[in-house]
Amino acid sequence: MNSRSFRRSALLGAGLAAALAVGAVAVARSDGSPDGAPRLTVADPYIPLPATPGGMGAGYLTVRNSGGADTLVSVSSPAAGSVTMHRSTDTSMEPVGAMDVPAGGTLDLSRGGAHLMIMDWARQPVLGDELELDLRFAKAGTVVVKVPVKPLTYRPGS
Ligand SMILES: [Cu+2]
Repeated sequence: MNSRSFRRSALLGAGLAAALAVGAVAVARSDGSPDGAPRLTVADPYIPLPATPGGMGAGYLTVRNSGGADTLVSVSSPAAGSVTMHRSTDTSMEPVGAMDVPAGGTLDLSRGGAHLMIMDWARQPVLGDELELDLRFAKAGTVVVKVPVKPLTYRPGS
């Protein structure tokens, strides 16, 4: 990496509004201005233990937005080499490049619907792990969420 690109990425990193929360909820910073800045919280994140040890996993969570519209543009994790956004169709699923977070609404990633696909684990996940997911939003910046690994059949609220 040359010094020019390093400077650019360092500036980018400094500009990202990152919030770190240990537990179930992360809050994205917002200036609360009336210009429609998104105000995001992440609820009920979990990763079911992969059916095949160390195999492909899924990630589920709900993004709640009490502000203006935003877009989830990418997700990554230090715990895995690949995190992609998928939507489910009637018969299958397909990757998507971005997901809308409506103004005053929610983006719901849940079983049978939109979800995250996680591959290339740094190490095989086990029950009780808390794995970091870094959610990158177009406006709100990066939201860092600690996501518990739950039993394969877990559902939020159970
Ligand atoms: Cu998928």
